[in-house]
Amino acid sequence: FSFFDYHLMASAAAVDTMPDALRQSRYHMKRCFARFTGTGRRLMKFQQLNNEIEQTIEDKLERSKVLEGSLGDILSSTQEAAVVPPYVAFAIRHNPGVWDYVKVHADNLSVDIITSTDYLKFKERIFDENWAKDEYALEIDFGVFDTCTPRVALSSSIGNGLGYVSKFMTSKLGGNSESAKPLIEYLLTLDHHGEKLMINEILNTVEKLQAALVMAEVYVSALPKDTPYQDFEQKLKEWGFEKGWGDNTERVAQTMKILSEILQAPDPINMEAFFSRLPVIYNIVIFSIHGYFGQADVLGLPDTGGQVVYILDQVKALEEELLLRIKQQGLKAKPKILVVTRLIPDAKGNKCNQEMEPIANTMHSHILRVPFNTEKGVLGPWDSTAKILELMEGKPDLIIGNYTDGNIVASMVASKLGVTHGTIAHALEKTKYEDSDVKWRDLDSKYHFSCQFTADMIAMNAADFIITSTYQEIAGSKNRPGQYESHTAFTMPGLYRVVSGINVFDPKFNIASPGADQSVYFPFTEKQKRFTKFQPAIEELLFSKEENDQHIGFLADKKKPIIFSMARLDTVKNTTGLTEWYGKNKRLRNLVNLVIVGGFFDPSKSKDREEMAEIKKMHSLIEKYQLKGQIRWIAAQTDRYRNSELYRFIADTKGAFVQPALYEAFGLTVIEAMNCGLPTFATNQGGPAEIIVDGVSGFHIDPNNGDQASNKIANFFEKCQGDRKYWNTMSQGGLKRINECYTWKIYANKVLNMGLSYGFWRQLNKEQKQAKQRYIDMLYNLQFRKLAKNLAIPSEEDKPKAKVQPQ
Ligand code: UDP
Ligand code: LCN
Repeated sequence: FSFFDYHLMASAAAVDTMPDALRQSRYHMKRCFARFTGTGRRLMKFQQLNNEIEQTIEDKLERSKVLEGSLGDILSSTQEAAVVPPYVAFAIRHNPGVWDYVKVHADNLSVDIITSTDYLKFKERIFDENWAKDEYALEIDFGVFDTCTPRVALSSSIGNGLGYVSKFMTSKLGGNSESAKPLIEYLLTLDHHGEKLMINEILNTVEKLQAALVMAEVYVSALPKDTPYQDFEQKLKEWGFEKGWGDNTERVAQTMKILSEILQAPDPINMEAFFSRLPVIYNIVIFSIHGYFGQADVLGLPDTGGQVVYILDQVKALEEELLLRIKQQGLKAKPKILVVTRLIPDAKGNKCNQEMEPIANTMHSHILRVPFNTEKGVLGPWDSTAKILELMEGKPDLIIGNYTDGNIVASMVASKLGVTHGTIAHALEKTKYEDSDVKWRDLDSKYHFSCQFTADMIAMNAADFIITSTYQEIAGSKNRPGQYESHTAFTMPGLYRVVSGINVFDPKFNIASPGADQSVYFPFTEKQKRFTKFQPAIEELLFSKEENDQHIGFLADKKKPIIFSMARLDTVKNTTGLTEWYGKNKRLRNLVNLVIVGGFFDPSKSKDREEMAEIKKMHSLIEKYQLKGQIRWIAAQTDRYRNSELYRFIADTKGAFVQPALYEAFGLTVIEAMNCGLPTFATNQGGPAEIIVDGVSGFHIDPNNGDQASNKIANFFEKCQGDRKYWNTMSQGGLKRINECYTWKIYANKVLNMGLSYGFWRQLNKEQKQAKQRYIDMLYNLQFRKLAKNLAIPSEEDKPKAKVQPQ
C-alpha cells in the first residue's frame, strides 16, 4: 500500500463505524442533530457541539452511555461541524495531520464519507452560497505534486524530515553503482570561487571513485594522525581528490571512510554525516522584514519581539558553526551572512535607517537594509537581489526566510537564483484568529489575511525545507491542530478554496528549536560572571517607592520571593490574566510579590489597538484588586544584559518566572528564564508545553483555568517553604533540559545539515520541483500580485499588526 492508501484505510475504519453507532443511539442522536440544525446554518466548534449534547441528554449516566465507544471517540475528535440543514458535516481529526470528513443527515442519520473538497464546499454554503455553487471557483491543490515524493507515514515522525530524507536518499542511491551516479555528478560540481573541491574529473565514475578511496584511505591512515592536509595534498590530487575532505589525516580518513561505506551500501547515518562535512555552504542570506530589525532599542516597537532576538542569535550561532566546519574541512574561505530587512527612514532613534550595520559579536555578518518605500509611500521596485550578489560577490549558498513577508521574498529570490531555500515562521497568523479563513472578508481591511495566507502558502510550498521550533507548530497536539496543519485544507469563500495547501507529512518539516544566548542568559549561581553593574539600577527598578514613567506600584515586603513575567502587552500574552489570577488568589498574594515587565502606562501614547486595551485593563485590575504594595509594573525593557540580570535577581529572591500566554508559538522568555536557573511556570498552549516537562524542568499552567494555575504556583512556593531543596531541584531541572535540547549550538548544527542535505535532495527531485515552481509562479502572478496591489499603504496610526510587504 502507498502512504495514501494506508491513511485512507486507517481513517475510514474509524468513521466506518459511525452509521452503526448512530443507529444504536438513534433516539438521543436524532434529538441532538435536531438541536444542531435547529438554529439554521452555522459553524460549530467542538465545545459548542458538546454543550448542545449536554443540554439534550441531560442525564449524565445516559450521556456517558451514548458517548462511550466509537461515537464518543468520533465526536471528541471533531474539530468543527458545518451545519446546513438538513445536513451536518463534521471535520474529524483522529491524530495530528490525519483528518476525515463525514456528512450526516439530521433526520434519517444517514452517513456519507466525503472528501475535503466537498467538506469545504459545504462549509462555504454558510458564508457565500453563490460562490460555493460556482463550478469554476478557484481551487488550489498542491497535493497533485505529491504523487512521486515520499512522505513520512506516522504522526510521530512529523518534524524529523532530515532523518527521513537521509533514508529516502539512501534508498535512491543504493542498489548498484548506476544508482549512486547522481552523487558523483553532484560532487563533481562542487567548487568555491572557481577552485574545485572534493573530486575532479579523474574520478568521474562510481567505480573509479571507489577504487581511489580505498587507495587513499590506506595511504592517509598510515600517516601520523594529525598530519596537516597540505603535507599530503599533492599525492591525493594525483589520484583525483581536491580540497574539502578535512584539515588533517584523521579527518580526511574519516570522511573518506564515510563515503566508501555509502558507495558500498548506503545507510542514513553515514548519509547525513557525509553531507554535514561537504564544503558547500559559505554564504547565507536571511530575510527578516517585518517590524523594526535592529540590534538595540527596537524591542517593544510595533511587531518587534522575539523574532529579532531569534535572528540575531541565529546568525551568531550559524557563523560560529560555519567557521568551525570550514576549518575542519581544511579550507581557508570566510563565511558571510547577510540579514536583509527593510530600511525605515523614520527610525525612532534606532539604527533602522542605516543601510549596512555589522552584527555585534560576529566577524563576517551584517544587516543590509533595503528601502521598500519611496518618499511618496509607494512600494518601489527596489531589487535586493542585485545588492546581495554585489555584497556576496556571487550567489549565496543558502537562503532563509523568516515570517510571512521574509518568506515570500526569500522564496522569490531563491527561485530566481536557483539556491536552496528554507523558511521559518514560528507564528503563522492563520491560527491566531478563529475562522480567519472563512471570515477573511470581515478581517481583511485590518489584517490583510487574503494576502498573508497566499504569501504563506506560496513560501511553504516553494521551500526546500521548513524550520520550526516545536512539533506543535507543524502538527499541533492531540486536541489542537498545528499552525501548518491549518493550511492543509481551508477555504476563503469568494477568493479561493485550498483543497491541499500543505502536507504535514512532507519530509521538508524539521524541528530545530532556538536557544538563548548563553553568554548573556547564564545561571544566577555563576557569581563571577554576573553583570553586577546593573544591580543598583535593578534594585531601584524593583523596590524604589516612587512611581514614574519607568515603573508604577511598589513592593511593601521586600523579603518575599517574586513571581516575574515579561512580554509585549498583547492580548495573547495574557499578562493581564496573570495579574487577575494573582489579584484573586489570597494564598499566592501572601506568599509572593508580582513583577510585570511590559508596555508602558499611558494608553493614549500607544499606536497599537491591542496594547492600548491591555494597558487600560492593567490599570483597572491594579485598582480592582488593590494590588499596590504587592505589584510592580515596569515599562518594556530593551537591554538584554540588564534583563538577564533581572531574571537572575528574581532567582536570588527564590522566585519564579511565569509565562501565562493564551497561546505561545515558542516562547523565548521561557528559555531565557530557565537558562538563568529561574524555575518557570509556562502556558500549556503552544511551544512551552514541549519545552518544559511538567514537574521536572518547570511547570505547565492552563491559561484558561486561572484558579488552577495560581494555585499551582502557590503550592510550589508553599512546598519550597517546607523543603528548601525543592526550589533548587526545579532550578536545576530547567537548566538540564536547556542544555540537552535548547542551545544554539544544537540548532546551528541541525540547520546547516538541513541546508546541505536538502541542497542535494532538491537536485534529485529537480523535475518535480520545477513543475511545482511553475504552479507557484502562476499563483503569485494571478493572485498574490493582485491582492498586494490592492493593499492600502497604512498610515502610522492604523498600521495593522499582521502585514505583508511585497518585494
Ligand atoms: N523582551 C524584552 N523586553 C520586553 C519584553 C520582551 O527585551 O519588555 C524580549 C524577551 O527577553 C525575549 C523577546 O523580547 O527575548 C520576546 O520573545 P518571545 O518569544 O517571548 O515573544 P514574542 O514577543 O516574540 O512573541
Ligand atoms: C515569535 C513568537 O511568537 C514567539 O513565540 C517565538 O519565541 C519568537 O517568535 C522567536 O521564534
